[in-house]
Amino acid sequence: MMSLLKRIFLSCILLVFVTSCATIEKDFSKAEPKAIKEWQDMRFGMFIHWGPVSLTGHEIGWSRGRETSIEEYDQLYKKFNPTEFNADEWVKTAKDAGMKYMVLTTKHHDGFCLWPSKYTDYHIGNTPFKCDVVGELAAACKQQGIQFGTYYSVCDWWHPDYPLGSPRGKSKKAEHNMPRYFEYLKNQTKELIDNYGPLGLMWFDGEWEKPWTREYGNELYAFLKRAQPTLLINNRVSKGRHGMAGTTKQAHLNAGDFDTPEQRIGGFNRERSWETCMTICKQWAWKPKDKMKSKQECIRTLLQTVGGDGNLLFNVGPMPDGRIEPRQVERLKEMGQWLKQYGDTVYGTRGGPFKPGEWGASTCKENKIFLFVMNWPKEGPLRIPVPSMKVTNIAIKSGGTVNVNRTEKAIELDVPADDRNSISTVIELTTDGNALQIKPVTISKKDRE
Ligand code: H79
Repeated sequence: MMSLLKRIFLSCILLVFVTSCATIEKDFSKAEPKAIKEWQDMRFGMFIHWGPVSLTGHEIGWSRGRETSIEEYDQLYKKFNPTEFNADEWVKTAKDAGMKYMVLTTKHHDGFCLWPSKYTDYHIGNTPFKCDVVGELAAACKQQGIQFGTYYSVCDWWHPDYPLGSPRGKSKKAEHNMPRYFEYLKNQTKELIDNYGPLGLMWFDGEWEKPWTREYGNELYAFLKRAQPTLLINNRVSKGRHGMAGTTKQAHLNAGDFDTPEQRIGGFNRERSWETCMTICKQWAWKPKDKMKSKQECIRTLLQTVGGDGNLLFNVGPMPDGRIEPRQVERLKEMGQWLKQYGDTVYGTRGGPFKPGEWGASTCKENKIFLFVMNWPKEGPLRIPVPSMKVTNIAIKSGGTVNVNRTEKAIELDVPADDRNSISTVIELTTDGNALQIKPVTISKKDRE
């Protein structure tokens, strides 16, 4: 029989083990709930991809060593002189679009730094322009009440210590030193927090390359959270990201506060926070005459994203002269005008309870459900399943009339053709409780027919 002392001893060991596991887990997979909520409430942010590459009109993420030779690419910064750059204007453009936060490529895969980092000479301070772009934007954001965050690529094709040199590892460096590169990366990211923080979030990328490991990622996550506990960090800091869908494999092993679908809208998910990143045109970096999304597509993208309980980080690539293209500014303004009218159906809401689909999407907040009807059934009304909570009132927010017919299983909604809005018809349901408690449901084709 085990002596009492022995039992106490063993229990103590077990307790120490369990709590230390919990601490490790906490170190790399927990965001401050308040920070997550504030970020989710914002729902809409601006992504900015910019650097000397804009001089070529090619893509920032994969033109070094492809469209442009490595030698030529690495000299571009000597000609980078965006004299029309105006941080206040960029931030105002974001604000007028109804965006609440901003994420700038401080360093992309090409290794060029948009701030005068003391750990390298390959930075904006050594261009003819000289101005600290990160610093100016961070300050302008603070002044105009926009949250500022940084994109930072963990792969760095320029840095001599990083093993690979171009897309798909086509060029490799003979002499490399990944542990030393990791120190460089930690120094730089800490520098970003120290110089420009507190930051809203840090958005990592390039983690799929071989040299980057889960150990590096989880260590970096813990290191940065110690530097700024309120910081949010995306799932690309570690190795759990599932391709362009951006969900997280083995989230208990891979650090990250939110998922990152790229160039697509994420699936409905209230369990893990997520943010779709998408370009307003085709390219991340500026391309002359790039094909731009229509006003309808832009706004519907936002609504389908928010309806799935995600954020939208919508990207612009400013021109080599420092301006955001005027037609893009106009398009963003149109989004802002829509949001001025309907902002209460987007900000501070959660996705659901009617999951997004062909028909449209929905959001909810307190005792309201907002339906965004984008495609009406070919014939007859839109049928939504009766929710598990009493609906006490139904009103149309986008003007005109809505005809309601309640059956045992469905609420049938119809809006006369002239009153249907080409972007989205917005209908408000009032419930007699918190609509977030309603179990999310799919509006099936069957319901619609
Ligand atoms: O910054 C923007 C792009 O420049 C950058 N990510 C966004 C936010 C980006 N760099 N490369 N790519 C996007 C495309 C890379 C795709 C792939 Fe893969 C890398 C295909 C295979 C490896 C993604 C990661 C899909 C599987 C793993």
